[in-house]
Amino acid sequence: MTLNEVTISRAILEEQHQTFLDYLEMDVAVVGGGPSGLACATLLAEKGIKCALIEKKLSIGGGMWGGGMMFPRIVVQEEARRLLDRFGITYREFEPGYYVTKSVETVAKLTAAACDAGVEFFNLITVEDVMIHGDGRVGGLVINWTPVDISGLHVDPLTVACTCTVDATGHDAMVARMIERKGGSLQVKGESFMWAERAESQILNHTREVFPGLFVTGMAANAVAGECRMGPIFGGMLLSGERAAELVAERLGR
Ligand code: 48F
Repeated sequence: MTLNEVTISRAILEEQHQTFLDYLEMDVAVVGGGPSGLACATLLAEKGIKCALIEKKLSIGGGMWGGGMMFPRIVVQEEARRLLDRFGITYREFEPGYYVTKSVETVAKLTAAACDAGVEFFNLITVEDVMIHGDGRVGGLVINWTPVDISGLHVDPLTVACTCTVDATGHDAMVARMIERKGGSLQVKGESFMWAERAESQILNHTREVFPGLFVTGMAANAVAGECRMGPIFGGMLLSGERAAELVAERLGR
């Protein structure tokens, strides 16, 4: 067989072009590919919900790669151990109730689960705004290539429509902040100081629909609520992603 470079180019362009067209309208857009976004998107897609994960960086995984201070290990507490098992992530019990995982394995297994569930990934794309029409709901996202965003080139974005949006953008709660900045009735209080026990125990209360059509999960949920941060313990992120998926599925009647 002789390889043809143009065929390779055509394969990439046609495949992704078709996928992009197909996802101009979808059930759920999850913004951010950290632990909460990955868990949420996977559990939604497993229900047959058409779900895309939009990630501004080249790689999926968010804050997991670096573990704690670049030691690539993550701690998960007892309450979330069942999710490690569910996603096939191996762990070691350090002390009763504290489970240590390898961050690279955790990213890989969560990402693989998302792929298997049918989540469509759009990486290197930054969400820069939301679309809101007369019904007052977030009905879509305004997106552009991350390199365009970084370079400050004057290139107009495109828009995708989604019935529900999940802000899983971490500490900055970027989607919620966009709505706040433009005068939507939503206040992002910003994350509070480090207090792992409080932050982890409250995160499920903060995982909710904060604006019509917009749900928050993971650190974004705590940031909107002015709740504490927790550092490199990740159980709350997975549990929050799971809760967000339940709430969104309920909203979609699925
Ligand atoms: O920060 P991140 O991992 O969010 P998370 O799921 O988990 C937080 C933990 O990693 C850790 C912690 C608790 O253990 O404190 O920090 O809440 O992942 C957020 C992802 O969102 C992407 C960003 O690149 C990252 O991968 N992101 C942020 N803004 C945008 C975005 C945007 N405007 N468009 C697309 N992706």
